[in-house]
Amino acid sequence: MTDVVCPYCFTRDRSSRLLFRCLAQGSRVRGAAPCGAEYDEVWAAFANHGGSRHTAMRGPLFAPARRIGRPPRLREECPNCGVATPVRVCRTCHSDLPNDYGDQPTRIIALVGPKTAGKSTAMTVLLHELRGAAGRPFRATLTPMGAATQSRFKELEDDLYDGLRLPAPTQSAAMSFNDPLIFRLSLERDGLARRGSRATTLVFFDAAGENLASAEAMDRYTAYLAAADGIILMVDPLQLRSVRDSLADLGRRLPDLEAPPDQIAADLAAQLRGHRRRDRHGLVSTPLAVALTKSDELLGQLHPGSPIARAARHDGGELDEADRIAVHEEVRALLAQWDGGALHAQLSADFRTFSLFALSALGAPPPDDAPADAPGQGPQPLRVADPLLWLLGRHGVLKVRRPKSGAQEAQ
Ligand SMILES: Nc1nc2c(ncn2[C@@H]2O[C@H](COP(=O)(O)OP(=O)(O)OP(=O)(O)O)[C@@H](O)[C@H]2O)c(=O)[nH]1
Ligand SMILES: [Zn+2]
Ligand SMILES: [Zn+2]
Repeated sequence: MTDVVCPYCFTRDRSSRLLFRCLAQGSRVRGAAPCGAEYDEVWAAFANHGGSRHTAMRGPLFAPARRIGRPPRLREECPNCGVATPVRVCRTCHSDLPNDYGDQPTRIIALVGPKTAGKSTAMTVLLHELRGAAGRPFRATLTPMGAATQSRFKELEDDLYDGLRLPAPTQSAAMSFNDPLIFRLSLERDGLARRGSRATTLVFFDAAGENLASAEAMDRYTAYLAAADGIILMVDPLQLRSVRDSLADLGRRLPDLEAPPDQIAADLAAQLRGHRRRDRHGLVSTPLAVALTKSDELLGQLHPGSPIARAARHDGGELDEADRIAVHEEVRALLAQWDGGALHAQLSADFRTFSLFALSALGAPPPDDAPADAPGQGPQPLRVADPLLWLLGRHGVLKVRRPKSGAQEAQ
């Protein structure tokens, strides 16, 4: 049985229990009456705020025939008009799911962080890389699911890679929740490619969590956090006072100051605890990857040979756990110098499982004379996929090579 999570309302359900939506295109089979569009009150209340009544006129829903012990069909015939439909629908919010959504388990990965932390840029580069170099060692294929993801991802990718334009500031979460990016991640099994592969649906949101205008938007944001199988918290090192001071001396342009990272981590933990994502010791149970973004800005402050400055290698399609620990320890040591260890202390007090990362989506700062552009050579990322790969490894989606001995398991 496959469990899926609706990427719109985050309700978990058995894929065999998802509803189907008749295409209601006026055709029919064997003398049956054709179906017409009907007003979908549930969907209208959930998603059609301010939309016209016409947009909520949709094909009628029906439950699939029950077939005990057999996998659900990809298409079902509408019991009224007899025409087969592939469109599956969430029982709770009546949102249409991409075709094939129900065929593999869902993992929701939340990307969070304050304004200008680098979320949209890192997400675009991460997805691009996973479709290329970062996915190769794992023989991974990442495919956009559904027309909405396809067109949005293409736009993001074209802008950044062809147009060298950085993503525009993200709208508030209330808006961006309506369009999650949904991908199918398939991994070839060792030498058994033709016998099928393991697949997972990955759902990404790039949400600016602050400035939520309404209580409803806030509810949706925390529901999304609570549904997450893993969270990537992006921390901008340019928010840390001592990093700012040294870069200001070099004449670098700096972003406005936001809330300090330890405060953001504490707020995130409070929201997750509020949704019962806590163990019996009161620690948050959702695995948290904390990633310092824009690591290209830090290269001047690193010692030669720092693991942050070199790319990760995942020989043999296994995640290199020793490398992950080396990065964690390095970031921890840097933070101790920069914020007196406040972020690490807060994370230790709140989260059962977390790991520190450092990444650069662009590989270099945007040009001084064109701050809305990517560097001229295009994105040259460093370690941009590490946080996601670690989370996938924790969920057993990727294989992990443990260090032989000596190195201690970091948090
Ligand atoms: N040096 C450097 N700067 C970066 C990098 N990625 C992003 N930036 C800078 O950070 C700014 C914000 O990046 P975004 O990806 O838009 O950040 P965000 O977190 O999505 O911001 P919101 O959309 O406002 O929530 C960009 O305009 C760049 O100036 C990077 O890899 N290196
Ligand atoms: Zn739903
Ligand atoms: Zn029908």
